[in-house]
Parts: sequence; C-alpha cells; structure tokens
Amino acid sequence: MAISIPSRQLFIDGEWREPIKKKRIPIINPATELVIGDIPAATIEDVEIAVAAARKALSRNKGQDWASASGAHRAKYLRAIAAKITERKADLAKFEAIDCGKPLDEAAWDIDDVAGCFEYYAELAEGLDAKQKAPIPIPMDTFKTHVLREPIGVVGLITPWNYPLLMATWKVAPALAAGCAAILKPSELSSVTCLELADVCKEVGLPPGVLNILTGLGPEAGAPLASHPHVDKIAFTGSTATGSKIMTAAAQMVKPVSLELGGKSPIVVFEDVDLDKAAEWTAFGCFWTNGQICSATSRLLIHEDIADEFLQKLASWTKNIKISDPLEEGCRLGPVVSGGQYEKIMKFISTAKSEGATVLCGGQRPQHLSKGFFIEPTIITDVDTSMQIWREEVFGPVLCVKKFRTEEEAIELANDTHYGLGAAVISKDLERCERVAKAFQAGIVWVNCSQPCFSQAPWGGNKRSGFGRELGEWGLENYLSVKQVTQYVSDEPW
Ligand code: TXE
Repeated sequence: MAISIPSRQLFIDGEWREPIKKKRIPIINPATELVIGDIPAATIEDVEIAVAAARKALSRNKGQDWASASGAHRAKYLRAIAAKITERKADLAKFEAIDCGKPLDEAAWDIDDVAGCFEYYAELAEGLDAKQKAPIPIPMDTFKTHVLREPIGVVGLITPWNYPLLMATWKVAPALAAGCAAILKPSELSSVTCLELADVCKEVGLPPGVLNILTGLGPEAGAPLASHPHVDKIAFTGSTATGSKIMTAAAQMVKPVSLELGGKSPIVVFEDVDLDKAAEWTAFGCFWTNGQICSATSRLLIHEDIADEFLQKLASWTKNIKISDPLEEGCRLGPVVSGGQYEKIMKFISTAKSEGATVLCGGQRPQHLSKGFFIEPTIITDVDTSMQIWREEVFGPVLCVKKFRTEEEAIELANDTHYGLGAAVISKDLERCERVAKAFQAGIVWVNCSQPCFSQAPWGGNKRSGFGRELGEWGLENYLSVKQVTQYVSDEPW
C-alpha cells in the first residue's frame, strides 16, 4: 500500500511558513527503516514568531478575541475540528501507523478518541459560560463575591511520539476550550498527524494564531518554548528527565507547568482469578502499543500459588500475538518507534540477563522480520527488586515478574518505585480490590482490567510520574486562571 505523506511547513498565525533556517527532519517508517518524507524543523527564531502570533490572537479586536469570546463560540470550532478529523480518519490512521509503527486498527481507535476528545471539550467550553460569575457565599452581607474563570494566556504544549495526535489533543482541546492560544511542539519522531491537524484548523477557519504548530527537535524548538517569557504555561508529556529540565526552565519565571512523565506501573494478580482473563489483561496492559505507554503495567506481581500455571498461559498468549507491518491485516504488534528505542530496549533485556534474570519468552527480533525495529514481546522472570529491569521505565514490550505471598507484600512491592502513574489489581474479591486500590500510590488505578482511558476521567501521576491532571474537568482547569472579584455593596461607610 503506497501512502504519500503531504509535505508541510510550520503552522504559524493561520499560515504555512517555512522554518527560518529552512531545516527539515526525515520521517522514517519504523517498519521498513525507509525515509518516507520529512517535516520542518523549527528553531528559536520560529518560536519567537509563533509566540507573537499567539499573543496577537488573544488581543486582536478586544471583546471578540479568542480569550474573551464565549465558550459556546469556541465550542463551534472544536466541534468542526472533531468532524473534520472523523472525515479524515482513514488517512490519519494510516499516517499514524507508518510514522510511529502503531497497528492500523489501534491507530484508527486513536483517531476516534481524538474526535471524541474535541467533542468532549466543546461541551465543557459551553458549560464554562454558565459557570462564569457564580456567586461565592461569604459571611458578610456588605460584600458580594464572585469568581471569573479566565484563560491562562499563551500556552506551550510539548508532546511525545507514542500517541502523536491523541496526546496533542489531550492538551490542545482543553487549552482552546479554555480560551488560551497555544503553540504545540510534537515529538520529532512522529509529527505527521499533528501537521494534518494544522491543515484541519486551516480548513475550519480557526482564527489565526489560536493554534500554532512547530515541529522540530526538543532542544531547538521545545526548550526555547519552555523558557520563553511570554509563554504563560507549559504542559508536557514525555520522559522524567526532560520533564525535569522543563520544570527548571519554567521555575526561572515562576511559570506553571503540568507534567505527565514516565512510569513503572504494577499489576497485581491474586490467586482467585480466572487465569485466562487475567493473562489477557496482563498481556494487554504491558504489550498494548508495544509497551510504549507511560502507564503500561510492566511489573507483574503474581500470587505464588498460581504463578507457574499463570506464567505458562501468559507465555503462550504472548507467543500468539501477531507481529507484522502495522498496515497488515490482523497486526497486533508493530515495530517500536525508532532505531534508538530499539537499541535501548535490547540493552535493557541484555542487562537483565547479565544481572541474573531469566527470559521466559521473547527477547529477540522476530525471525520472520529482517527489517524494521521489531522486538518480540518479552517476559522476564527471576527478577530481583534491585535490578534495572524492575526499577527503570523500559518503554517497550517487556514485562518483568515477581511472586508474592500476602496482600501486604504485594502492596509493598507495588509501591516500591519512584514512579506513581498507573496500577492494576486483578481479583474476584472486590473488597480486597478496593483495599488494594486505596493502598496503591498511583494517579490511575484499574480493577480487573488495565489501560482503558476515557476523556471524562482524570489522568496523571504522583511522585516522579509528574503532577497535574489531564482529561475530564481537571484537564480544563489546567488552562484556566481563577479570579476573585469582591464588591462592596453597602451604602454605609466602611
Ligand atoms: O522523550 P523526551 P524521548 C520516555 C520513554 C522513552 C524516553 C525517551 O522512557 O524511552 O522517554 O524518549 C521534547 N526542552 N517517554 O527522547 O525527550 C521532545 O522533542 C523541551 C515517556 O522521545 O521526553 C518531545 O516533543 N522539550 C513518555 C518531548 O519533549 C524537549 C513518552 C518528549 O521527548 C526537550 C515519551 C527539551 N530540552 C517518552 N528535549 C510518556 N510519559 O508517555 C526533548 N523535548
């Protein structure tokens, strides 16, 4: 299937613009290792122009600019974007598949979620109008107090490569709904669909400067955005190391940040489970999107009474996962995103072996695929809690396993990590599930499942997995500033 990727420029002030330095970055299809196009590479000069355009979008025609327009007005654009995304779904899914290696079916679900997320924040934008000027009860009748919920201003949105358009949407949709003007910097490893979002914005006539999209490298395009004095907030999803740099840059200007960072999430499987169902959720929780999910439940804690039988089932389930080019019918696992990620994951596996762990299944390039960054889904046992494979985020299809005896021990092992993003528990005893869910130190907990995610529910982590919540009404709050207005209403002198 020959797919041609449109050649695009940066999207600034409602127009396509060649980057000032005219640099471009090749797009590599991770399934074939072939160059299939290129994207523009923004630098600090382009960031300056984009920030000025975004500021202008918030100040032009005072009273009718994006920030002071009604939520209902902004919602019309968000709904129009959702409709166009749905119209272009087939192409967008293919672009996602060849740009980041995601199986085509999964990519199509992502695009549905993108449209759903824009629709959802259109609804919340409409709801904002009714919430404005809501009176606050205060204990003195000589005063009246109400609250205005105003957009934070110009926001920088820096996103990763694992869910290229969806992660961008989790930030763009609420930011625009709130009335902010945004500059989106997607990952250089997979920017194609974000540039298509720019084309959609052009088509629906989104006012110039409201959304600017700068593709490019992290240090060249992301860093100047994070440290820019006229960017009022940064929202970031990516590695903990880069998140820390962004926080440091933002701290210089006391700029708010929200950070969704890495994870090493546990899944605890008790002895009373249906083994087949539990094996399926365990495999799905770690191997979905090739394990390239911040919340992947990549540490399995299995009750020792069922460990041997469960691992046998899990291994045979895992060996049956169809690994192929993402465009091939029935593909369940594509390549990892890049040569760099491939090397990094293989190194994790070899270090685990050298530290004494056992590879129960996988751990290699699949024999039937000689090209592409493919790695077999891998299960690693005989793991010690001091090993790198147990402690560090792999961000690949690698599950490591430890046995436990008691509920207390399982919770202690689950929480023994610097991260705190997701956690899952599988058991028929729902009271136990509730206890364990409460005890997990994580922002997202799944009971008898792993990974489902809904636009309406909060998403984010604790500890080194970051702070702030995306999605739901929390996602909108990220981009709003609350202003207290108190009026003296008595005729009596104060
Ligand atoms: O991430 P980065 P990379 C983890 C995962 C992966 C590792 C490296 O473990 O193996 O990170 O991936 C931009 N200032 N996650 O290198 O660097 C960059 O251009 C401003 C987990 O891709 O965090 C991209 O747009 N921006 C994760 C974004 O930051 C900078 C998803 C993320 O890139 C920058 C992705 C800088 N100095 C990777 N340097 C998750 N939590 O979902 C880079 N960027």
